Amino acid sequence: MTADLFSDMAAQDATPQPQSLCPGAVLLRGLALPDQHDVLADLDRVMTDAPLRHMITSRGFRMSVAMTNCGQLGWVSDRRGYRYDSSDPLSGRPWPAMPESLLRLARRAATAAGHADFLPDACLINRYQPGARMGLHQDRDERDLGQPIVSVSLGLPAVFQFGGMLRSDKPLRVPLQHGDVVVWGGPARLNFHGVLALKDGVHELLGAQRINLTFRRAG
Ligand code: MD6
Ligand code: FE
Repeated sequence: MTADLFSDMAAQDATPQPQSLCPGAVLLRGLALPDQHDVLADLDRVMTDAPLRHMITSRGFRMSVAMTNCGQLGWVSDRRGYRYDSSDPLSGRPWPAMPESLLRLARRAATAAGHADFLPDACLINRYQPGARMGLHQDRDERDLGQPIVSVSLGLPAVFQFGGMLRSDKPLRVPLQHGDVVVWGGPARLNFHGVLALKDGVHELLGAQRINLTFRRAG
């Protein structure tokens, strides 16, 4: 009873207790909530400058998740494969700068997870509408795999699949809600992961979608 009361209080605090998912990955429930209004206003501006789009995989499939980026580098996929690029292929211009509110949130989360020197140069913005999903994959296109990834969930809840180093390792299922942050690095950095198909629903601030931000040190 007392323990439940304290963990509920921690979930609403600006610095929730980190929950370990496995060595190297921590879940910070609700950590983004204090910044949510600034973050959502800044994201609107970013998505006006660099609109969400469905990228094509190297095998020619259209991704169900729509994406854009901000920061010095952006993750892109096309028939040539995956890479980080300093300009938006839709406009030919540099990606929008990373807004202060996003950088502040990413650094606060990394620090809470023990990575006080994290300085992201890329933020990938993923938009899921009902039915959109992300298959199991590894994030291995970043130069320094010693740097963590900070992943922020906004809008509708989703189930994050979190596996091991091998594609065949059976993944854990972690429910993620609006405001939750996962920080992921060290021995978990190359673990396979994905997102199950988004269920129908309407979020009070974001409507029928989930937005995920992943902050990386890519260059
Ligand atoms: C998502 N996230 O949550 C997709 N990758 O929409 C990722 O692919 C991801 O959350 C690396 C580290 C954390 C992540
Ligand atoms: Fe990923």
